Amino acid sequence: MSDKNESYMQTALKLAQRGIGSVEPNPAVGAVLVKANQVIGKGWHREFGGPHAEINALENCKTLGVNPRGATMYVSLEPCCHQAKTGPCTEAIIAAGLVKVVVATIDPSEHANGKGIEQLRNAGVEVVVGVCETQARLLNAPFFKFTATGKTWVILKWAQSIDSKVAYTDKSRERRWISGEQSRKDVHKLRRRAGAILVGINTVIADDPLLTARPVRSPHRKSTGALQGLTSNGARPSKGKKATRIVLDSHLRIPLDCKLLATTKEAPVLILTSQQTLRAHSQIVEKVNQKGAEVLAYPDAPARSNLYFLTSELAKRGIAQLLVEGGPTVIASFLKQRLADEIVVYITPKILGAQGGVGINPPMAELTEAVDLYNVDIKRFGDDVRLTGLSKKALDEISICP
Ligand code: AOF
Ligand code: ZN
Repeated sequence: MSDKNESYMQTALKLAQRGIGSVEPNPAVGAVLVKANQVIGKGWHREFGGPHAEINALENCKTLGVNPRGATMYVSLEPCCHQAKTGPCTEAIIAAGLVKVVVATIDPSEHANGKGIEQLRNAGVEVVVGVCETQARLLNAPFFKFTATGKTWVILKWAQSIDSKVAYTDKSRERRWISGEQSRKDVHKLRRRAGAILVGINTVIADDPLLTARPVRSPHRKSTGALQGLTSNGARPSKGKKATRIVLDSHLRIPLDCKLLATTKEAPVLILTSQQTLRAHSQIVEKVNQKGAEVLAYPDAPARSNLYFLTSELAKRGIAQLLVEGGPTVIASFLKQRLADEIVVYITPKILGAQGGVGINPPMAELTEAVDLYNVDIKRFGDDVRLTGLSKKALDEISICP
């Protein structure tokens, strides 16, 4: 029986994965309905603000013309019992006459946290909790961290050649990127997960990036009003509204004609600078503000670093995932200050040698402690290799032992 439980839950987890990049900052959830050893319905939470996995599985079952009464549901997260953008899943489960619900893990949100399970049990539904729990928590690690600790999940991403260079010295034409097209497409998927995307000022000066997820996906629902609000766990949606683009710029060197400042109507831009610079360069601040960007200043004598100041500010603003895209010094600073949760590295089969510009190794050499990665995944994108992993700190935050 437990093997079967696990196998159906694996299907639910696979379905859940399909929502990654569209549901954030909600969790990605999958559900499978089983009756007499037959799968009679499958569903997943497809997009932020849309129906939950359980509702979609019940709908799927109906479409197939099967009555779910007496069935078991395998769901990768505790069913909700609150009325938010969609109705309580528990009520739909009870009304459909399901006899058993197998849950991978509890939803730690205040509105859930066991309440959904209790409601099902009170209605006479048998509930089993904890099947494939670690996997379910890893799948939605940013959601679990943000919900349990109120802190933003930090992803560090970079692309490097075999000799650890992140760019060509001469970036003309086809040398703008070192990684291949498939890797770059994958980065846009990563951007869709994030509530904020960050670079250092040197990257803005060198590359003039736009930092938006492309191609832009339009929301499927007619009403986008709900997308502007907060989700039930207080986090800001990443779909329907664009991720905030952040520049670390202590001396306000941002070129006023850069693409970021030209597109503040498309997605917010936030520039992090020092109080000292703010006072000394009020005219630049004014010009930047006129272009629609926000300037945020960290304290002159901060108790902790400016990156701590920034990440706690982002958490206060309900941003559940921050994607740091470079350059090397910025990435190393996040690592040095133990702020990294997830690392995503694209390794491209090139040795740039003297044609390589800045490398990731010099700033990394300043790290006093080695960083081990866990839950490692390796995937090919064309000829590039993507290596991802989580830091020990990230595992601690979501209560998982390595
Ligand atoms: C479920 N099934 O598939 C998901 C759940 O704003 P709403 O109505 O979409 O509710 C979002 C909250 O519901 C989210 O913060 C999380 O606690 C839970 N997510 N619950 O029963 C699902 N995605
Ligand atoms: Zn629900």
